[in-house]
Amino acid sequence: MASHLHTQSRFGMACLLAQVLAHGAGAQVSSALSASTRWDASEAAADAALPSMSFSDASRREQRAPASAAGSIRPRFSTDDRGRQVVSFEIPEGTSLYGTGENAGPLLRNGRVVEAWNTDAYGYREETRSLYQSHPWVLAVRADGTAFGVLADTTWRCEIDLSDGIRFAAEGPAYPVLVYEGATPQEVLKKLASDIGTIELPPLWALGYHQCRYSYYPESRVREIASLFRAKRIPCDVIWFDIDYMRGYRVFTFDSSHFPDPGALNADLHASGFRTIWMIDPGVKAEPGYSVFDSGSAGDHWVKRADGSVYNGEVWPGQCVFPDYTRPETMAWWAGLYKDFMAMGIDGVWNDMNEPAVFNVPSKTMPEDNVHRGGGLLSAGPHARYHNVYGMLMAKGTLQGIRDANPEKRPFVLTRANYIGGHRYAATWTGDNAAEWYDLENSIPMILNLGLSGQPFSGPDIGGFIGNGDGQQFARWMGIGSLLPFSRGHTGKGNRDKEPWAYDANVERSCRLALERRYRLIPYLYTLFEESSRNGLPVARPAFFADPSDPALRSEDDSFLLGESLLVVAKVTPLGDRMPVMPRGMWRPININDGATDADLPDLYLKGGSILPIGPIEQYVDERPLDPLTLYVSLDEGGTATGELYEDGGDGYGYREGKYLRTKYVATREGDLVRVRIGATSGAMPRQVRSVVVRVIRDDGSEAHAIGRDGETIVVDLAGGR
Ligand code: NBV
Repeated sequence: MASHLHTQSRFGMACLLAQVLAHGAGAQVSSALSASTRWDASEAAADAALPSMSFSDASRREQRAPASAAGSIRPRFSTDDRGRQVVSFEIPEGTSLYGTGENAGPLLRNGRVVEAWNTDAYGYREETRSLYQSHPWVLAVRADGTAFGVLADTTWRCEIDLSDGIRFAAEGPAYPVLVYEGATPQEVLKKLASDIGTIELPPLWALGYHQCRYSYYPESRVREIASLFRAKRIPCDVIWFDIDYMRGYRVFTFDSSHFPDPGALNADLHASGFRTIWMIDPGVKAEPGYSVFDSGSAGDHWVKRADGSVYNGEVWPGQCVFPDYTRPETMAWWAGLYKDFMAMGIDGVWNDMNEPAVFNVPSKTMPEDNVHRGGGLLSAGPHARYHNVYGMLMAKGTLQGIRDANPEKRPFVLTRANYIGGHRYAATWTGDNAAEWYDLENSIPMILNLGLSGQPFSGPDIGGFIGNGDGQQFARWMGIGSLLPFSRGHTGKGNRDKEPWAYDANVERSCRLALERRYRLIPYLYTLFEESSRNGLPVARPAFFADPSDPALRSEDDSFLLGESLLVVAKVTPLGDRMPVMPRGMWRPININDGATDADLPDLYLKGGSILPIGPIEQYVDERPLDPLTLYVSLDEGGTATGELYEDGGDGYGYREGKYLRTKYVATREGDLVRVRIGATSGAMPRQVRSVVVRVIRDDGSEAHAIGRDGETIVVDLAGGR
C-alpha cells in the first residue's frame, strides 16, 4: 500500500470547510474538528473505510482535516504477509508508551505485544495477549513530557506491537488511524475524549463500596450480608446478585425458591440504604416456551450462522441463542426486556460473558463467519468484524433499557467486555483475577491504563475472583481497591467467604478504616467523576501526570494519583514495602482517619497548593447531608492553596438544568494565619447551611484547625492548638 497518503475525496469538502473556518470566524468549529488528524492508506481506502464505532458521533471522523496539514507524527502504511493492513509509527528515544486498554502486567507498555480480541480470560497472566476488552489505542509520552496518541479505528482483531515503536496490524479491510498531539498527556486524553466521548455522570451511590460474590443466595443470605454491614458499621452501598438468582440461568427470570419475592427484597434493602445490581448475560436459553426465547425468535433477533440458520452455542443455561445487537430492532427489543425487570426495584445491571463467551469450543466464542445483519449505519458483516463490539453494543442496549424504565434516574451498567468508546455506556471491572499478590499489584496499572484509554470508571475484584488468598492480602487489596474508581469486593464459587469481616478482627478493622476513608473522600471523588464527565480525564491517574517530564515517574505503578492533588502510595507486597518514586515538589502526608493508622493501608499525600474537600463517615452515600465539610489544606511555598468541590442531587438530571454547586475554595497565608474563603462558585443549587472544618497541615505534619460556617472566611492560626 502507498505510504502516508492523505485523502481529499469523500470528506474533502468538510476538510476544506474546516480550513476556511480556521481562518475565519469559526474558531470553535475548527478546534473541534482538529482534535485529531486522520490518516488513511490511500484515497480508496478512506472512501471504503467502515464507519467508526469508537467515536461518539461517527460522522465527526469523516470531517477530519487532511493529514498534510498535520504535525510531526506520520504513520507508515503497509500490508503484511497475512494481508493485514499494518500502520506503524516511529517513536523518539525516551518515549514511554501506555494505553492499549485492559492489559495484565505493568503500566509502562514499551516492548509489549497484545491483541485486541475480546476474550473470556479466566485467570489471565502477564503473557495473556487478549483480555476482555479492546482498545486499539496507544498514548505516547516523549522524554520532554509532550505527548501524542494514536487510535487504530478498527473493530477487527488487531495486534498492537510496542516492541519497536508503535505498530498496529489488523485483520479485515483497511482502516483509518487518528493521531492526537498535545503539550501534555492530559491534553491528548482530552482531545481523545472530544472524539470518543466521556462517561455520563454516574449516580452518587455507584461511587460507594459494592459487595458481590458468585453468588449470594438464597435471599436470607443476602439479608444477612446486608445487616452485617450495618451492624458492624462497615460502609457499603450496593449488594450484587450473580447468576444463581436466575431460574436455571435463564436471563430475566428469578429462581422462585431462592428469591420468592425480589421486589420485596429490593424494597427492604433500599430501606436500609442499599442499592442492588443484578446480572444479565447475553446467552438466551434456546427453549421454546421460555418467554425471552419466544419473543426473540418471533422478532428474528438471533445471530445467524453463515448458512443463515440460527447460531446455537453453549453457556450457563445450556444451548443458547445470542441477540444480534447490530440490528436496531434487536436493540429496541433487548432494551424493552428491562422494563419489567427494573420494575422489581433493581438499581443497576451487570452484563457478563459478553465477549461473547461460549463454552466447549477452542475459540471460546462464536464462529467468526457467523452473520450479524446490522441496520442503520451498520452494514451486515461477519462476527470477525463485530466480535470486539459485541459487549459494547450489549451494554448500550442495556443502558437504553434501564433509562427507558427509569427516565428520572441515572443508569448504572457494569460490563465485562467492551471496546474503546464503550465507557459511554458502562463502567467495567477487570474480570477473573486471582487471589495472588501478582494480581493485587496489577490492579493498579490495569485501572490506570484503562483510564489512559478513555475508561475512567473501573476497578478489580477486591480479594481476587479465583482462590482464597489470606487476610493480610485481603486487607491490602481492600486498601487499594477502596481508592480505585469502581470499588467492589467479589469472589468465585467455592472460595472462602471474603466479606470485610470474614478473616479476623485485624482485617476487619483494616477494611473498616479503608472504607471509612473512601466514604470520607466521596465528595472529592464525585468532583473528579464530574470533571471526567466533561473532559475525559481519568479519576485515577498515573503518578507521571504530576510531572510528565520526570523520567523517574514513567514506570511508577505502585502509587497513583486521585485527581491532581491526592497521591496514593499502595502496599502491594506482603512485606518490605518499596519506597515509591515521589513526584517532585511538596507532598504532605495526610491522615483522614482521625489519626488512626494501619500498616496495610496505602499512605496518602496531599500536594502543596491543594485543598481537599471531604465529608463525614457515612454507612452509605446518602445517609446524611455533607455536614461538616472538612477542607484539608496543604499550602504551597507561596502560602496559597486552592481546591474544588462539585455537588448536586446525587441522582437524576437536575444538574443539567443548573441544579448543582461548584465551589472553589482558596487559602492564603499571612504570618501564622491561614484564611480560607470561597474564590468562585457556579451553579444554581443553594449552598447548604453547614459547618466547615479547616485543617491546615503544618510542615512538621501536625495539623492546625478551625471551625466555621460554609460561605464565611475561616481563619486558622498555625501557632495555636499545638
Ligand atoms: O457469573 C459468574 C461469574 C462472575 O461471578 C464473574 O465475575 C465473571 O467474570 N462469571 C464470570 C462466569 C463464570 C466464571 C467462572
